[in-house]
Amino acid sequence: MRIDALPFPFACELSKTALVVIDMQRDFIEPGGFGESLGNDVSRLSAIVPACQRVLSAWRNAGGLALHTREAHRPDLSDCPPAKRDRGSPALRIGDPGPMGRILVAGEPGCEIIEPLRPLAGEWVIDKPGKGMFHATGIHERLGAQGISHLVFMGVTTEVCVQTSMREANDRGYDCLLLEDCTESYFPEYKSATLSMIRAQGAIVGWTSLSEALLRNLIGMR
Ligand code: C5J
Repeated sequence: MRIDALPFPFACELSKTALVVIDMQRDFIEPGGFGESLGNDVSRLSAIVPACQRVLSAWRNAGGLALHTREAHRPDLSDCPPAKRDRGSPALRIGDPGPMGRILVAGEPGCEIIEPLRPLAGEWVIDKPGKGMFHATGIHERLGAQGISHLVFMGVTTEVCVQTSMREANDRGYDCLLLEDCTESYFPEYKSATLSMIRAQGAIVGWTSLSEALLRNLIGMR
């Protein structure tokens, strides 16, 4: 595939590329969840769901590997450093009872991936205790075992878990593409700055493109 992207076309082979869907969890995206309880406008995030669905569906039809991450901690919070839980003394902390169960705790309703993007049996679901997908997950070894060298990213939020995961991936030698209309932030200026940072200096972190550019390549692949 040769995908129209910035700062120049992104070349990859489907068999060596994974689609990574970052943290499309109910607590970040749905009204009545943790994200909204913090005063965020979650409609910004839910607006990308149809574009994400189109890409995920086309990717599956083409036979590509898809993986989904969740920002999720063990119920005993043994994988949540106090620095993460306590910083800024927030009113609601990780592990506290929230509107959709204990906040960012595996197995709680708010921690689940939203229904329209529900993983299929056989797709990888990675619970990550950090912002980045490589921290304490073993994912690099699993991707290596599958011969994956390229990653296509969607998900939320652009400047936190998506950007952190892309930077971690870039340092581990993956070529990374972020789909601009399939990622979002509660803060539009942070999304825009992140897209610029990623593709600056000749793709210093990676590439960005519209999902349409990927879909054009996927149509008719299988
Ligand atoms: C993610 C966050 N998923 N913003 N988490 O970006 O804390």
